[in-house]
Amino acid sequence: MRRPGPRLLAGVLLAVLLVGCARESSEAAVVAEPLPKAPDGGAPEESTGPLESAEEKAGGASARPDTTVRELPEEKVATPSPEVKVAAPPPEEEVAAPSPPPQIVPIELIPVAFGFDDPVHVTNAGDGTGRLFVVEKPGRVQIVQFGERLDEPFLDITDLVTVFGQEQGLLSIVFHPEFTTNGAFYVNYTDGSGATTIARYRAGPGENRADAGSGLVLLTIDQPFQNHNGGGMAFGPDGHLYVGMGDGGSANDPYGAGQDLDSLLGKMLRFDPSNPDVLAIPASNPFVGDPAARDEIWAYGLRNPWRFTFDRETGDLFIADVGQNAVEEVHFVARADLDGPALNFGWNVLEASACFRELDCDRAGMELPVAEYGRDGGCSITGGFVYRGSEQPALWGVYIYGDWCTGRFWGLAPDGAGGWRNEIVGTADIGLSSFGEEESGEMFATGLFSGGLYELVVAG
Ligand SMILES: [Ca+2]
Ligand SMILES: [Ca+2]
Repeated sequence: MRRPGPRLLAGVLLAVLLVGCARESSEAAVVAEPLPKAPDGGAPEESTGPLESAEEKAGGASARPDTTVRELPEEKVATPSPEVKVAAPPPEEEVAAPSPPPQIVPIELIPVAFGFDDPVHVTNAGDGTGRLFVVEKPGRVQIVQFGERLDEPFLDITDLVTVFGQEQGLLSIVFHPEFTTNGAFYVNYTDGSGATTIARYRAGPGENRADAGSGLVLLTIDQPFQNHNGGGMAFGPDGHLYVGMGDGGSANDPYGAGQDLDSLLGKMLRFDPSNPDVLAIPASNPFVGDPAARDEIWAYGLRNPWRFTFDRETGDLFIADVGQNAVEEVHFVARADLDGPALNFGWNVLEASACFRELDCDRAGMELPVAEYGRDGGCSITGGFVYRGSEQPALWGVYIYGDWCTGRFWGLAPDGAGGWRNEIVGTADIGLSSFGEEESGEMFATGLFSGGLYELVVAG
């Protein structure tokens, strides 16, 4: 929550030389060995969503989170800091020195504010005010500024929001890139019929109370079941608005929505909100001109993307997709691939890298996750952010995410050898519902059970 300081790390990183790269590459075990076949999902209305109740979570031995930290094989944990030595002063003309891969260090949570009512999301407005906006599932958005929660909500649309199901409610807020001039922001909630609803609201510059009467519903997508509503929204480096949609719920994707290109469920959608009052379809969307597939679709094969993020430094995309019975996963999309052909993230042919229900399946044309974990790690992934702040230089460049059920956190980062390193970095029993960034890039998390907002820092 402090003001940005000098960014030390880039200089430090340039001044070190890595030794022993060959040894490091052998530590890059991320996407694990082939996983066991998913249990036959015969149970109806299974729910592994991120907002389910403790009772639901505990039901069923196969879904019970393991609360003990698993001892990983030595080469997967306890990554020794790579030996470094300080290089001679860099030459005057900087010749593209390869930047060393980020290290992954333990983190801890520092409480910032409490008393939130089922907080499920936190973000900033990018307007220079330093405000954090905490989304409460029943339908309110609260402001935290200078470490203090304000008395009055920024927005209260509880009368429009349905929360019959554990995964229903007001699920996220995102501010238009030109919020400072057009005052526009978007909310994603389940309406009176349970349908996913995206509405545009407005707020005056710096005002702590949005215009509650300004709501304009831009998109409604029917939901066949109460769970798996997705609910995430983020602006990409292309200026487009990406919207994550779950497969519509129940269990096992009964309607095959993930692979159905005529459905908006189980997808990542992409819109052009140049005019903030319209969710226009970019001409660059992969299925524009294809009458057999919906033009809104940017990518498909998702089960319930519970949070995704664009790395503010690189524009790369990380998507955390909640698994069915066996595996939680993280997908990575490089910035350069955002305008390529539609990506297929696999569901419900694949659950993470494993065939789902079939002994064998055709993975051709499907994206495999860059990290995944089974029930020994948790039961419902909560996607995070790539740390790009200045207060915690040791976290620079690390994608930090966690698990709703176990409260375990991981750090994921390139290993410098074309692969990924994925390591446990902490645990917190808060009901980890979401991560968020403030304007300066410092990283936060919300706890559904604790009603708290926390800042992530290097453990110390
Ligand atoms: Ca089309
Ligand atoms: Ca997948």
